[in-house]
Amino acid sequence: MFKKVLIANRSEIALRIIRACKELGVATVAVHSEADSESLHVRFADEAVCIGPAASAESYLDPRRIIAAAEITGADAIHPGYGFLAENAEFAEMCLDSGIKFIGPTPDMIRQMGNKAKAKELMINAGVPVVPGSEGVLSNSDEGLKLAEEIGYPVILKAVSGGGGRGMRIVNNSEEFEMNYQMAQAEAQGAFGDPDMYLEKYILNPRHIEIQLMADQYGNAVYLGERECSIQRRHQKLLEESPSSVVDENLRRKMGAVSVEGALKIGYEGAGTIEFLLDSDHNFYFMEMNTRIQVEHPVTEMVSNQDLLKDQIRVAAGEKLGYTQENIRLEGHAIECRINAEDGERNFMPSPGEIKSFNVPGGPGIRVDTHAYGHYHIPPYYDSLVAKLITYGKTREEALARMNRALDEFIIEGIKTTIPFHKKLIAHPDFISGNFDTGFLDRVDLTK
Ligand code: MV4
Repeated sequence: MFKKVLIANRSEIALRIIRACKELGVATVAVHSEADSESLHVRFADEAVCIGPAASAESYLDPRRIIAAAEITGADAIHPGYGFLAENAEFAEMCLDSGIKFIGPTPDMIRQMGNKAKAKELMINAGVPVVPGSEGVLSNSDEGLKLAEEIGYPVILKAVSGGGGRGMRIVNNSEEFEMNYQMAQAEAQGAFGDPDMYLEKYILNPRHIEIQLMADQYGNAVYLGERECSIQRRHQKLLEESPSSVVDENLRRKMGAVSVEGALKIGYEGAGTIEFLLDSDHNFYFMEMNTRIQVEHPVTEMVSNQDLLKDQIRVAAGEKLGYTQENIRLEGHAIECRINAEDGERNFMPSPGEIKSFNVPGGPGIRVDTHAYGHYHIPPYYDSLVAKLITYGKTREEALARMNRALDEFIIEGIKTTIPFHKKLIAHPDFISGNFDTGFLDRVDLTK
């Protein structure tokens, strides 16, 4: 096992990693910007290093500062959390070159999955179903147009270096193909410095279902069920749950089995997630693979009774997984609401500032992952997640009832949060009945 892990992140996920390390008997090093001196991850880690000013580019996103902090403190591993450097292949490479274990898959794996056309090719070869479309990158718009005519409209153009909804364009007919292709390319070049595009059949109103994987370095891998992530706004997830009300045991076994086979075929190691689109006929298609621990991992922890962070750290240290698929029993239902410092009534405008009072809900079936506390100042420089409120129940109904009362108990004064939004969301008849897809929040107006 590692002796000392440096956490290259902030906020609730930094705390979550520290908690896992403490339970494993591993020492921890926090890094923080000048804006985060009062953050809880600094307090709870065994050591802390200030790595620079508030701007992420000069602190949490600067590989050299992070590696230097690890070398100075003698950390033998770095956990990147999510966001920041978590899926940066160059950073993972720098860790490797410095003799520090990057807690995640190899730099090559991260690089390949970062190229969405390459990722798709790998998955096709590993027997994972994908959306019909181009075989890799389009050479030019004519090739795309020809393929679109064959597949049939609508189609979607995606940036090879995109992901998470950036650099995409839906094309409804041949007349608008050329213009959309040019605009998508220009956008991709500007955002990612890479104009390469690929094309897919556009699936109308899909669900976003993802499979959680855990793999060790010895060819053992398991899936830990799915997460339903269709409740999102502008590609920002707001609520996740497990299981999904549209995934039955048969579909779960199928999606899980192809995901595990896919991961084993490509030699994946660590925690990973395969994102699928699920159409209205329950066909599923590979979309992207995330090579990090994700924000919404707690709902999987609740229903699988596994500690994903500890497992991720253990397998990174070279331990065997220690359990098989047969040992995994998925039980009950978990829901996570992302409590952001945003004004749900004002277009989710950021609302940083001092939290005047903070009361965390409790009682049966409640978990709160947060770095916030009374009189904590939410800095304006980073993402707006204040807390993850996770509820667990024997059934979805019980988890929802607990979420409803937990949202009432959660008092955050001084800033605007998404708590009022979530109260309305979980009261919506279509949410309650499970009748929703990725277009749900575009169609309903919950601000009323
Ligand atoms: C799609 C799609 C429909 N058809 N691809 C959005 C995020 C990026 N990872 C891919 N995305 C989509 N790809 C095909 N072929 C619809 C989306 C999509 C979406 C996917 C997941 C969650 C929310 C979404 C919202 C709008 C569009």
